[in-house]
Amino acid sequence: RAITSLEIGMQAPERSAVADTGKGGRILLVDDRESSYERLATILAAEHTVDVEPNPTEALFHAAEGNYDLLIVSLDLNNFDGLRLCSQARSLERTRHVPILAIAEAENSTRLLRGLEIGVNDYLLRPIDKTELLARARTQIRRRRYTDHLRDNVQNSIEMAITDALTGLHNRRYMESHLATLAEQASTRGKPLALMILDIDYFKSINDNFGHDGGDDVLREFAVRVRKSIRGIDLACRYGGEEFVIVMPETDLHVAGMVAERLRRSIAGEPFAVHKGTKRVEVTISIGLTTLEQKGEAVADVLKRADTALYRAKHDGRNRVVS
Ligand code: GH3
Ligand code: MG
Ligand code: MG
Ligand code: MG
Repeated sequence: RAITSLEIGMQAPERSAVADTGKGGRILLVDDRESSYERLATILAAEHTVDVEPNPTEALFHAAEGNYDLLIVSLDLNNFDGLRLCSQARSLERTRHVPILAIAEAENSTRLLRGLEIGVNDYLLRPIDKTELLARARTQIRRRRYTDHLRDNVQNSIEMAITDALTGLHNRRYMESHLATLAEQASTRGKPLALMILDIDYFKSINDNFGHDGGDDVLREFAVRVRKSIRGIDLACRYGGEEFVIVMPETDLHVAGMVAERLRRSIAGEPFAVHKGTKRVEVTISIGLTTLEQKGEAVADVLKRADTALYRAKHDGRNRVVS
């Protein structure tokens, strides 16, 4: 997925990434002239681990498998086209973020320009100066580590933005944005969609008897049991304090009713361990269940119907499923 500058802008650089020396990288050198690559590899080996591959097709394979920090590609290979390798490396998911340092004879400047258009990050002209080669390699490796670090941060913050920290289930915001899409898909494909709201019974007294930490233990264990009883395509989220929503695509009321009943029994049938297993507490839940009733129905209406069913489950005595 594309990373927008906005997301990157949110991330504060960390000192360690900025202070990186760029040394100790893994470099793949693609060059098929022995006199050339032997010298380059010897220079680079003073600061990095270097692999040499004279064949660009093989090189692409190694680059995709080998977790390199930098590709150094000669554009004046004897028997191959180094530019092609550069462009392939840019288009492959596994290699597109690996920086490329191109090497060429001065008279090959048109190829160098092509290389820069394709996405080569930097270049050096032959004859290659030792200090300059090392400096440029370090710069690229440092940049690579830094952008990797940013990318990880972006991924983490996306993960955090859609996940409930206590239970690891999706949060309400994610569910609400995703539910509309799931309902739309169900409508256009003519498939059923089931939704249930689950609420832990007398949770206040669990908190009263076992403390807030004990209540949190119950919520975590509850999420584990929920995950066990649903499929990969089902969406489970923590909707509020001790309220959860499960959305089940391609599931009709009958099947969803069986899932809800099985889940209800898995909660009531086995006491929950709290305070590191030193205490056990009986837990029950009430479930309000419904399905998408007609094509294009507003998700707010579906949620409202499930909530009404939940209210009836509570009113009728709790520890039950109502649809
Ligand atoms: P009912 O059977 O009617 O659902 O009774 P209840 O006690 O569960 O009622 P209610 O929904 O009013 O109470 C929910 C309680 O959950 C209130 C709140 O203090 C507690 N709670 C909300 N979020 C958390 C949380 O993150 N951790 C803990 N331990 N408690 C929470
Ligand atoms: Mg309540
Ligand atoms: Mg409750
Ligand atoms: Mg509640």
